[in-house]
Amino acid sequence: EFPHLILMEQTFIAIKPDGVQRGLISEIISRFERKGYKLVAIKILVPSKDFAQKHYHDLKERPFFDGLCDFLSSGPVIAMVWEGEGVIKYGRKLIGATDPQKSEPGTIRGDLAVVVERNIIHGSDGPETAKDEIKLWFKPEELVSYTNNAEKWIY
Ligand code: 3AN
Repeated sequence: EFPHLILMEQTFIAIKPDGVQRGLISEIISRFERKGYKLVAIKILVPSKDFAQKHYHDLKERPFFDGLCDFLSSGPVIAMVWEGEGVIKYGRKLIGATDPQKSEPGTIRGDLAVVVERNIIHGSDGPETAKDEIKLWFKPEELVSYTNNAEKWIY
């Protein structure tokens, strides 16, 4: 019976400097939007290297950490919060595997990227990281809460 119980969640999604430079902002936003997810926060900024290191702190032991942080802080990034049922896990599915050589066609990385160092988009990998990343990138008042009339047809 509709509407069923909706378990809303939020995830942090960022279009990295390569995605912005290549003109893929609207393409990426449109994939989340058409799926039925809701944009509740968005901004454009150039993160500092220090901020990039905070964002990627889990990867600080990896050999590519320094290059990755230089890259993330090299130009404008689109930071977003998307909301909807299953958005953390399904958002990762829309994005595709970390290495674009292994991402399926039909995914964002599968369709639009070629190498792992330039994989155009970031998405939180679980509920804990989603919470931490949203908190790192946004102040609570930068998130909006609104009813989208299409939702009664989605849920
Ligand atoms: P994902 O972004 O799919 O969650 P993570 O968290 O393992 O993947 O990696 C974060 C970022 O680090 C990737 N988006 C990619 O830009 C970079 N990265 C991951 N693995 C490599 C690698 N082997 N060489 C260079 N960069 C990498």
